[in-house]
Amino acid sequence: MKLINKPRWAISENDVTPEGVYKQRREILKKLGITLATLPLAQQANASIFDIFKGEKAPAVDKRIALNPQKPKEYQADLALTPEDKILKYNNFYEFGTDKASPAELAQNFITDPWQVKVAGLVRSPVTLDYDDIFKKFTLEERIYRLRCVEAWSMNVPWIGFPLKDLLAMASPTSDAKYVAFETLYDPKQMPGQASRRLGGGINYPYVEGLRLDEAMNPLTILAVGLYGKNLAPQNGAPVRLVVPWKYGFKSIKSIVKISLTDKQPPTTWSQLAPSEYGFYANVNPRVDHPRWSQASERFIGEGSLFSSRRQPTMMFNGYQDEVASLYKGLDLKKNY
Ligand SMILES: Nc1nc2c(c(=O)[nH]1)N[C@H]1C(S)=C(S)[C@@H](COP(=O)(O)O)O[C@H]1N2
Ligand SMILES: [Mo]
Repeated sequence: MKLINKPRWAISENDVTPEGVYKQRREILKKLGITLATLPLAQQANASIFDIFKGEKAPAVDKRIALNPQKPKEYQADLALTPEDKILKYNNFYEFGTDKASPAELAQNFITDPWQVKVAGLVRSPVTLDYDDIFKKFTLEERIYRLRCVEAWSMNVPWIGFPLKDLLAMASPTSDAKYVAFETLYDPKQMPGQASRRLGGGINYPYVEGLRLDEAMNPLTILAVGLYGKNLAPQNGAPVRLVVPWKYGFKSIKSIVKISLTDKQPPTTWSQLAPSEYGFYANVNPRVDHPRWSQASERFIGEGSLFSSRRQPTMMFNGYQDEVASLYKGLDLKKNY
């Protein structure tokens, strides 16, 4: 796999500090008696060296539990990880507000257990997974994937999950099935963005997404149930969300309750909202710009202040060309954006 032999620019001096050292550094500063509580508010708000404390600003109770995934070598990509803290606090989850900090705050009490995921439609054996089934019925793997948001920022995330094809196999799609449709929970009582058009960015909920069946069956496509060794926090799409690493992040739908096999291309939230800006395919492509900005490069979210994050070139299919290019042979990727 291409994942192991990363290009030189996939890592820079800014990013080589691994998560462990990041934690150690915080420990050292703590020992020196510099804790967030002792800092004046003005300094806390200042994007300075004290950014290192940002994660401790809203000390939410970490309710996540450790998982014990397999770690297949081919998916332990040698990439500088985005610090856990940033993956937990810089989110897109419009059901909990449109700014990046809102989901971590507003989703804290989101109830993800009990939970049910239903697989239905053009299948021989409809499946219902309960909360425990999500963690117990499949072989969980840790997979380090690049995540590229359509907004031109990116992260490297150590997901825990299982191939979507393992679940689809359980349901046994009929020969008419050509697409897979996904749906997020609809619960305006719990999701303030669903209760208010302003908070929810004008989206018609529930959030829906879709893949062609061959994309859904690709071994890279996973349902994620955790990251950084633990189950997912609500803001990352607990208890189960899709991860399609060669597509823009909005395809990776969160907090899924329904998966339907269909014979027609299903509607997708972002292409319904702005069809000229977001398509069904949404394959990461540095040569096809968004109408309002370039997709040639991206801001990688690594260590340090969000403002100092470095730009790096965006890769075709987000670096997964070897694994997925064959899916799109003969398809005009400019038209099918
Ligand atoms: N239901 C739902 N799923 C969603 C979104 C959302 O707003 N609602 N945002 C998407 C976008 S734009 C991105 S970039 C990723 C972000 O995932 P993360 O917050 O775990 O990094 O989730 C995707 N899945
Ligand atoms: Mo995104």
